[in-house]
Amino acid sequence: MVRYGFYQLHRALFEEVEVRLLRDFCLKLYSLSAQNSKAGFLKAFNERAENPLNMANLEGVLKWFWGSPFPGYFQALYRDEPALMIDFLTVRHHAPSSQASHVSWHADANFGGNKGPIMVCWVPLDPVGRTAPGLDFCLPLRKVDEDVLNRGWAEVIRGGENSTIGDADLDRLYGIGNHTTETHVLNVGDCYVFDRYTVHRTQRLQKTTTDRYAVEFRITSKRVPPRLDQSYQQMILSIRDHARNSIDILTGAQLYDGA
Ligand SMILES: O=C(O)CCC(=O)C(=O)O
Ligand SMILES: [Fe+2]
Repeated sequence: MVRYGFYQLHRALFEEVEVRLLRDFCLKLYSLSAQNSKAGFLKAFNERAENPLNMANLEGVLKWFWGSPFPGYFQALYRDEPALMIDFLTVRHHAPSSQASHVSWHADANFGGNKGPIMVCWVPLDPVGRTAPGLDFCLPLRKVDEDVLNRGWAEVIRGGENSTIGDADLDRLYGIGNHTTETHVLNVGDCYVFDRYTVHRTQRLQKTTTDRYAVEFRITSKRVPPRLDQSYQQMILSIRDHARNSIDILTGAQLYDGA
């Protein structure tokens, strides 16, 4: 997997019905969420006993995910068995002409931690790049100093979930003049796949006039899931069990080794 780049997939969603399933999922999560720009699957998952209907709807998305191309990409790029991080399965909405929900430069290692692989699948459900924001990527132009970068990221990650980085940090991590910004127009059905160290932000557009929903699937290793801190004792993963041909959910103690 490239640590600082991204893959752009065209027509990864082939059917209108797949887009509709994911859009319903977004709206469902928003209806359960107090926040208006970002909503997570975890809350719905934790409240499934109180509202089994939520889960019926959301399980459809898990089933879809395991039949999608994403688990196969993870296998190919990381040479490892995929597990979907339920805790970090989120949807995001940017309303026209609002900047409030925009996210500045960061890498998803910020909240995913720096142990164990994480592959991010960023799936927009509206066209992005012209009237609604896609993603800007920050890419190194030449070889980077891995030591500087690793030290830099360790520091950023300590800053926690909401710490984003500024242009000065980009210079510090990659070297002055050693990075560039890349942005693409995506149609519905296209998406990005990238590593947790790939630096990105919400695309800066002068003006946004259309809604944009996106789903973020984050995949880790079933064998070596990230060991986060104590607060993540309950980390929940969805895995595909080939032997039983079922989709299982692992929680808690199996994943946290106290290290
Ligand atoms: O969808 C966006 O605009 C950026 C979201 C993002 O990068 C994140 O949630 O990690
Ligand atoms: Fe991100």
